[in-house]
Amino acid sequence: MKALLSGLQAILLAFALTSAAGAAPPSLLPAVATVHIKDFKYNPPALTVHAGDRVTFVNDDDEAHTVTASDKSFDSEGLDTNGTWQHVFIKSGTYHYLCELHPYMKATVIVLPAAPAK
Ligand SMILES: [Cu+2]
Repeated sequence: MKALLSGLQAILLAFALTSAAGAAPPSLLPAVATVHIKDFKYNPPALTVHAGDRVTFVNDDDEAHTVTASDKSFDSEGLDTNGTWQHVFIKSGTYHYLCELHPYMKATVIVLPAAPAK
């Protein structure tokens, strides 16, 4: 009986894993803000969010770009056209980032302390 149960559990686990793998490709989670990369610029160039907020970055250019923290604390790595990347800003502070492929592309995310609960 014990063996049967663990067999069932294995099947259920396999099913759960298969379902997860079969889900839509890395779907975007709800984000509070989106930064678009267009014409070799991040828009908005300065974004303000709160700690714990998730931000989506979308590359609208035909050229690959990255979203890389100046201090390397985060890095999207190469984003192709229409490529997206998300990052959750856990700690408040000012984050400068740039494109590693075009280092003159620079922008900032300002993370304020978490918004008070409503
Ligand atoms: Cu770039």
